[in-house]
Amino acid sequence: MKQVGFLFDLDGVIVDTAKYHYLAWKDLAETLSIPFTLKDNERLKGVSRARSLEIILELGNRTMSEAEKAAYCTKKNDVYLSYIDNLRADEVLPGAGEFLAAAKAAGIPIALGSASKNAPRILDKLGLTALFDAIIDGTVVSRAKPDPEVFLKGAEAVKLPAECCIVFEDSVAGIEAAHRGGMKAVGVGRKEDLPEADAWITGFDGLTPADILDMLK
Ligand code: B16
Ligand code: MG
Repeated sequence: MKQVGFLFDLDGVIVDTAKYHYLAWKDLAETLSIPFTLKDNERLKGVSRARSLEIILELGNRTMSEAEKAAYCTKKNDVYLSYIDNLRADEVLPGAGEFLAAAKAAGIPIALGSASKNAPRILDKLGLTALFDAIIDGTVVSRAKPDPEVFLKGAEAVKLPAECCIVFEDSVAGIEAAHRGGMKAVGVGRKEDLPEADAWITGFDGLTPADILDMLK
């Protein structure tokens, strides 16, 4: 088998933390008297914390100083972490843990490529940290997806050329980031939502690493 590396997004691929981001942003939006719905929350997926707040302020036609924004981001994160601290290992998306373990057993290098600054804490709570050879998260990346930085750093960390890496992503911006980095992208979701992906899966349940390589042939 040709040497490949797997690069995984976190939220929406390994675990559904979007619901906790939603609850924490909703709490903040209420404090600011800005209406914020589950549909609005879709716009925050894969987007950085700072940009997420800006989107919410746009929804409410509001502005605030950079210092206020920083304070509200911290406030939101404190609420978010109160949910993350109660995250259970069984909240890993179906089959994702088994798929990661099978990839590891097959000798496939694995890296995380997430916008979240809380990614290491989340992987720890899920008991998945040991399966990753590298963790590239919001603390080491300066340019958000669709910039390829997060995945290029992932490829570098697992010492593989970009063209040998396969990205697993649930967001349009993430699929674009993979392609801009010269990597193949497996869309975790529906073809109509992620039309640019090279293959699509609805989740990892019942899938093996070899199945993925077959899909991309
Ligand atoms: P944090 P991903 C992203 O994770 C989330 O999808 C996005 O909603 C969130 O704002 C972002 O992480 C930053 O998260 O506030 O924890 O640093 O999809 O890139 O794994
Ligand atoms: Mg995601």
